[in-house]
Amino acid sequence: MSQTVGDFVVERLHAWGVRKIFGYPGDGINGVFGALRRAAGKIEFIQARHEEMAAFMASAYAKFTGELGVCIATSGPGAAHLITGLYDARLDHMPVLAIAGQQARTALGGHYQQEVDLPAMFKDVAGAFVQQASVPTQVRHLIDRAVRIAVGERRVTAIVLPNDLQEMKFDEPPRKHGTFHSGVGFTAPKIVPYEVDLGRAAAVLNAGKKVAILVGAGALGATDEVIEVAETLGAGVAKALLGKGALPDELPWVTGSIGLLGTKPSYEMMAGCDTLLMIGSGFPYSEFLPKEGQARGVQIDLKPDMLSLRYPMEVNLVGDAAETLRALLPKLIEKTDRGWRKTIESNVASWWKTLESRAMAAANPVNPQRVCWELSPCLPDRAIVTSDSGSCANWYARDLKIRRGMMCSLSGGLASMGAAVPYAIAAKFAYPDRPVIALVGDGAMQMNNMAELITIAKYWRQWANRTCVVCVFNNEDLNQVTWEQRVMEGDPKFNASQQIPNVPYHRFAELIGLAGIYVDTPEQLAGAWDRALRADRPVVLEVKTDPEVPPLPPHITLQQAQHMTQALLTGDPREGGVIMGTARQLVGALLPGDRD
Ligand SMILES: Cc1ncc(C[n+]2csc(CCOP(=O)(O)OP(=O)(O)O)c2C)c(N)n1
Ligand SMILES: [Mg+2]
Repeated sequence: MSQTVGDFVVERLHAWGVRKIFGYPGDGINGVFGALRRAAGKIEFIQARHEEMAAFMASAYAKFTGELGVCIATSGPGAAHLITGLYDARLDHMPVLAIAGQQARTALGGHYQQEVDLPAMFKDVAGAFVQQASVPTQVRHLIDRAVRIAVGERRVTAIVLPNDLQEMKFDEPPRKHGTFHSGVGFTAPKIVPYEVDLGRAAAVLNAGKKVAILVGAGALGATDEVIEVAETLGAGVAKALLGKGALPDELPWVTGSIGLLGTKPSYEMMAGCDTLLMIGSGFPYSEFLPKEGQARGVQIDLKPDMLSLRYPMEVNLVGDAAETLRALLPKLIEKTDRGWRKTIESNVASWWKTLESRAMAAANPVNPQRVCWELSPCLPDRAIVTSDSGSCANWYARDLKIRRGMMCSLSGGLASMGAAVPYAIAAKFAYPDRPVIALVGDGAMQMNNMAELITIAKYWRQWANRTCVVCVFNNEDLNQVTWEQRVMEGDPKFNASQQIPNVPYHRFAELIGLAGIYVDTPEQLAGAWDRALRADRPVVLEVKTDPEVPPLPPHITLQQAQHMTQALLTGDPREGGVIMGTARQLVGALLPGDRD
């Protein structure tokens, strides 16, 4: 049989190094699925329950491996389902290629079944490159460009393939006007600023007496370099959410997360520094950075468009984090006055104690902070941890102590619910020998993560390491938003929008062949983590957590506290317990100098 366009697509992706595709089938894309079958294992197809989940998997696969993530879906509804997962990749600068089917070329424009203007639909999320193929000879350069732009520019790209075209005989482009002969291959450049600019950066950093460093996802491959720079400059390092894995939390000068989900020592370091070095981060909340004019700034980022975006930097360096820091290091002068560093270290030490006492505080029935607190010492080496969006992201960000060699991620820029389990599945496919843990709220579980447990049930036997724990925080509430209603809006909890049904997640797991563990007293937690992490199969660890423990930002303002009090006094359904249970943490979170 001669090669079809579908066969060519698969072969070309293979030539580009693609070995895994996440997706869901449909008649609009059957020509490519037939080719995947014919190519017999050259590219592994991983079947999600929903195309959005497949796109999250592609995004997470790119995050965990640094390689291109690929997802595939049928025409119309399948392609539309991809969108949220693709935005997740787009906002976190991940190279992802979406391949979508389309109705036959003869039907297009005919208000045909499942006919959606896919290039228009993908145009924003895959704006770097989106094309619908119209003839076989075009497909070669469409694939080559879509892959090269995705990996070269760290963007999302999309190719739309009408289903009749997928079945056609593939023709190499003829040597003729209006055709071309594209090729496979891309090597990432070494990107380092000019010496003179490194010199300017060093001058700023050497002049500073109180240097604060903020790292993001761009610093994930620069652990040693960040440590050396921080040591030389006597600096502390805060970690944006996506940079959590960049530095181990055991280091006494790592202040942990920053921002709404952040820590007090990060907040204090930014409030007190005279120099800011930002590395590979698009951390969005400027109010957690120094006040304009307070600090001199140096930023390093691969993406020019991310420079001086949140704080006006004096030196804006385009560069790879590790390479740039290595080039910068010989120009840095070791700071002899370690007073600033000592202050940071003592703030960090007392903050860990605060976190411990917060985590161990009694709650009804289980304090959600304690779930993450107790996980830290149980984390196996090389673990990969994912978190969903919701209040558990606060505990993941603050309480969980990451060690060297671990990885962790979540939907950062998009902060979408529903990502933790597909992220965990992608982690398992990226590294089948590593233990994986997903932290998920019950709302996010119900939204779509529950369905992806079925994907885990389908595939877990093929993973060399069977440790895969999905920890569900069952608080029967969309808790993060409940607190936002209280604190940001001053509204009482709106039961109609916030309460969610109680579902026996651990029993659902058992029903589909996974293990289930249920915890409803705090004393059971440590043992439950231990059992879950040693189990011979994936586990759903369901913990009945208290929705009245506030995921408060470290800098909560007096006005927000007043809003909350007002909300509680004007008819919040659980007022009594909330006031008693949280007053102390609330007062402890009020920081001096922020009483607007
Ligand atoms: C797709 C999507 N829809 C809505 C939101 C807004 N949102 C953020 S957190 C949250 C509540 C999550 O509830 P749950 O998963 O139960 O976690 P909890 O906060 O209760 O721990 C909501 C609705 C979002 N981030 N993403
Ligand atoms: Mg919840």
